Amino acid sequence: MWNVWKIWLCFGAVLLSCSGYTWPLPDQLSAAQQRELKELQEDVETEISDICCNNGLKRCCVETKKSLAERKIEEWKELIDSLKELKSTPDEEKAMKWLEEYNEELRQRQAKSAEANWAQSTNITDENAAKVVDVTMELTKWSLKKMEEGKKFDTSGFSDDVKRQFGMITKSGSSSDEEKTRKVAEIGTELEKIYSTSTACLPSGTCLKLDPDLEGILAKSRDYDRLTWAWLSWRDAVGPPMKDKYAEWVALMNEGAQENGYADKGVIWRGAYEMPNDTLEEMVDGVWEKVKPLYTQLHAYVRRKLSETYGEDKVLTTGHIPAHLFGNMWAQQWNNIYDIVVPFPDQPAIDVSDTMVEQGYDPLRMFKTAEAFFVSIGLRPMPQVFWDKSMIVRPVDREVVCHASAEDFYHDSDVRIKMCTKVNQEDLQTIHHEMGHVEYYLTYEDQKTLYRGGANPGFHEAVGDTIALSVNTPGHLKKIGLLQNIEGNQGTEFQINELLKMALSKVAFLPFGLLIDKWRWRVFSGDITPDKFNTEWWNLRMKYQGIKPPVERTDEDFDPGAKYHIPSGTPYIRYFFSFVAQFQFQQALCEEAGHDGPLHTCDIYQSKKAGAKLKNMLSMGESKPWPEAMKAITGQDKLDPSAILKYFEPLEKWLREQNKNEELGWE
Ligand code: KAF
Ligand code: ZN
Repeated sequence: MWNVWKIWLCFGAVLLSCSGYTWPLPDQLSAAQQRELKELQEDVETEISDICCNNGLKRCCVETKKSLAERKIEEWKELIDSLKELKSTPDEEKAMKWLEEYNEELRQRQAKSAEANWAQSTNITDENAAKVVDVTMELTKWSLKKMEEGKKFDTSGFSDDVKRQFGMITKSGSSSDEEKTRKVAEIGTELEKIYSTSTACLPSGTCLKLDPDLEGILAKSRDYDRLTWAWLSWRDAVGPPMKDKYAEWVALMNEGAQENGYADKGVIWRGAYEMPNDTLEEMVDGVWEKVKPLYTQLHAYVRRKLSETYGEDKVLTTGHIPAHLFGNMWAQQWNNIYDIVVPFPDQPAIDVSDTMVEQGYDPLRMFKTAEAFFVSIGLRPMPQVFWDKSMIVRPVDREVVCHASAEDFYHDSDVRIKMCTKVNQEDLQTIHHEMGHVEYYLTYEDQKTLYRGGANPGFHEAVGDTIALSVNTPGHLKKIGLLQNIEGNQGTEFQINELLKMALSKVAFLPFGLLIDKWRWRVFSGDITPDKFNTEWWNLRMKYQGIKPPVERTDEDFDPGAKYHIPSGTPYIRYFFSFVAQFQFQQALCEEAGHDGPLHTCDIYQSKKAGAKLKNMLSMGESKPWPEAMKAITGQDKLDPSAILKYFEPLEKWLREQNKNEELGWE
């Protein structure tokens, strides 16, 4: 059989490896024949893409693939004849038909659910919240009903693909008790409302919102007491009203999980990564151990600088650092204190926020700038509906969820972003992040509804960030006119500045990205009980990030609630995965683009080859376990910190030298 394929592999091998064209499936094939044919097609595609990539051949275009496939359709007839022996059982025929209907109905229901969520998050009202709850109930009830139907199929003899779909359908974490399911949805909308509408009021009576007011203070103020006020007021505003509801929410979610045979909700969350025997935590712990030495160096260096800025009485040069001095409400990324920690202040500036303002950038122009990059590597422009329906600034006349998101509406390329954009470099980065989600949506839109997702949630988070690694290089910022006073190749001092700025975003984030779900996994498992929510939260913050609360905290407080993903119930380990994987992706794409020089100077702008490689992976959606998607783009099938370590190698060396007299760490 393979011989038949080999022949025409020789014909058109390198021409075929592009995504965006679906093989024509001849009619009147039995399910088993279709399956066999599909598997062969996939083998050929993999083979071809290997050849194409290894030889650095460029001519991968959808049209060529299409015309070739059409010419070859005659040969397929032979092939199909040879498949005649294979008869699929009536059972499998039935199952495939059932799946087809399932996928279509799921698509329609997800479309409806997306609309309800959008209405609420862009206009928070009780009425819109009630609609979200109703739609969630409908979707849950339907999914549970279909799960029971699905379980009746004996899938043991079916193809891997059919099994995969049934596997997805027959997993649920929802309770069949409608009241419980309703309560879960209701608490979810209440918590999100508290987060999105709370304010901190000054004695004068003026009340400040998180975005942009309190976040702005954390980013810009260098007044210790003012920072303490903003940090504390936000936590006092949201934490206590959330605490009991959150505990009830956890208990209800666990009941749903347990009803379905899982130990707790954390098992279900981790299940998204399809790790054998629930080994996700082990895997991420292993990765963390490898990047921790780099984080420790950064921590010691920043601690010294903060101590010099705020005084030894405020920041000791040993131990934990107060959490409110990092330029960020959660101390999750430290890029806003670049001015405090800049290694070589006399080198040309690399932050472009001021220039963006001077050049009259507005949110729309920022979005167009991001779009242009994606298009330059051969990904899709944003469709008209995106520009018509997205929300890119905070509206003045209503309450909204300002935390950025990207939404797929499951029909006619209806995709949107919701964001309260401010004109600065950080938000330019966030736009790329969100647009990465949108490009993923657009690239897998022809997949079955069940497969319209990331290879795992971390992949979805990594797409736009990978692109932003190129965008934020001084080389690229110069190309688009945002950096002017730099000439060609810069010296070591400039490079150290550049790498340190990036490390403040990427390396500083890692322990934060890890600990959020370490806390939640233990909350779900019952290891952390409500009376210890806050204490254990701070134990993790101290242990992993090496930071401490600026004022004493108690278990009456609920500081986890001050971070969006806790009240919104969004899993967080995806970002840890992403922050490691995006460097693997970048390394692979830069190689594809023919970049030479250190990884941190790579800009894949206009590289159609790099774009094709990325697109090929994105087009797989969730159809295969993530290691296969990882392999398609990087050639390896693991989450591997060596790329991020390589990227920062020159900085780590420099930091070690700077810190040689420091007492590293904080235990
Ligand atoms: C990432 C990158 C840079 C900085 C920081 C991060 C981590 C994280 C944070 O703490 O800010 N970033 C975000 O939360 C960005 C928002 C989002 O794009 O990840 C958004 C979060 C969200 C919002 C509403 C419901 C669920 C999740 N995620 C998406 O819009 C999304 C998620 C999966 C698939 C497609 C879109
Ligand atoms: Zn995201």
